[in-house]
Amino acid sequence: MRLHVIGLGGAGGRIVDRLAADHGHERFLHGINAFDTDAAALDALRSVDESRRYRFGDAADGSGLDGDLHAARRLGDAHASELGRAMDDETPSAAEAFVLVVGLGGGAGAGAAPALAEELSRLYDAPVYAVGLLPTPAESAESPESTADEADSARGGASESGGRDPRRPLAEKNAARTLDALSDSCSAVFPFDNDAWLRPGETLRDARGRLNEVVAERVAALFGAGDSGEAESTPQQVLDASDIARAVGDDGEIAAVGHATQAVDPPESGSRFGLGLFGSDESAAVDASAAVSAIETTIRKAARGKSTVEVPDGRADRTLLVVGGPPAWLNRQAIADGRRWLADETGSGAILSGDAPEPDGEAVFAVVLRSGIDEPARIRELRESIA
Ligand SMILES: Nc1nc2c(ncn2[C@@H]2O[C@H](COP(=O)(O)OP(=O)(O)OP(=O)(O)O)[C@@H](O)[C@H]2O)c(=O)[nH]1
Ligand SMILES: [Mg+2]
Repeated sequence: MRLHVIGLGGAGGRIVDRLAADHGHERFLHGINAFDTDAAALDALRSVDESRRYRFGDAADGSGLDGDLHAARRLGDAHASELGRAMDDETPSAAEAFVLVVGLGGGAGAGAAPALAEELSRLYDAPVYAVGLLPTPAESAESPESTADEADSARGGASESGGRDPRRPLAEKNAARTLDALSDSCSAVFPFDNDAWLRPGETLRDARGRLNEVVAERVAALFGAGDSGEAESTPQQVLDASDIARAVGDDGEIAAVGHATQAVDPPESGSRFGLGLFGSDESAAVDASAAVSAIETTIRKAARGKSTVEVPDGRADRTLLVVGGPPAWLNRQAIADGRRWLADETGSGAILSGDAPEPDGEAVFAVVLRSGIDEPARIRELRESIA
């Protein structure tokens, strides 16, 4: 689908930069912007074109807002329509969805995201989704002698890339308030639980390259699926924007994304099976049992592997299954079986599903999107910080 992605604040900017680096030339990435009050943070981006970076809020004097959510909300309200206009030369009216990417514990991004979401909803019919990074407990820990510091000294002090995370005493409260605001202003919210993706002893700063790659990859896998543009490979049910909209609803509910891939032989590169026994039809070149096994494995891993946010008991009211890869590998029977297995696994009455054929793909992949889930533990903790 045609997606317009907007990164807000430091974290949002870095993640859209990663998306631009890894997926910048793919068709689904219809528009991309990075917005921040912090000139240096925008400057540090590498892959988002300079014309797509925009500093707003002169009142911030070119700096970040150091976690001041009140000031950031005021700036966001004052500048939302200006931000909307900064997207105009990328034909936002043609976008089929907007995704705002934002670190929920900060100032600039978290403050501006709800106002921008409202502005985009007012101007366009496409749904506005938010990808929200959840702060780690260490960021707002009472004592500066937190695990981050211990990890630091264990390595012999702060290094260029590593080192302690900036303390953000208000991160959890900011996140709770921003989650509320985004569920009012967005069609759905996709939390990403930073802490759950850290390795023992690792700080967010150490890990952010890897984490941002995961976030960018899942955004691309979900919203870029089915958009390879090869008309000749049109399968029965290519995933489209309305499938995702149906799965996540428009009430600002939380959704979780699981993803898995398995490398496979591209049929063209001649496969282990066949010298064209069945003519030039490439589907003849894939062994059915290999295809069935690849599909089954990726669906299970996408459902049971680490999700963007932990889903209590894996249960969901609505589940969307996307299976993609080279068309010859998309075994219909295996996908149907996987759908049944997933209905059982999630307790969802029916599984929505879509194909994502990638004629030049080198892997089979599955995305499992759950919506209508019980509140994840980390989100409950965050909400309790303002209860
Ligand atoms: N996954 C990920 N999370 C990040 C990254 N940087 C920061 N975060 C998280 O996002 C939150 C907000 O940080 P920033 O995005 O730097 O904040 P900001 O929007 O620039 O706000 P101010 O600088 O306070 O004006 C932090 O509390 C972290 O939890 C990153 O690169 N990747
Ligand atoms: Mg900042």
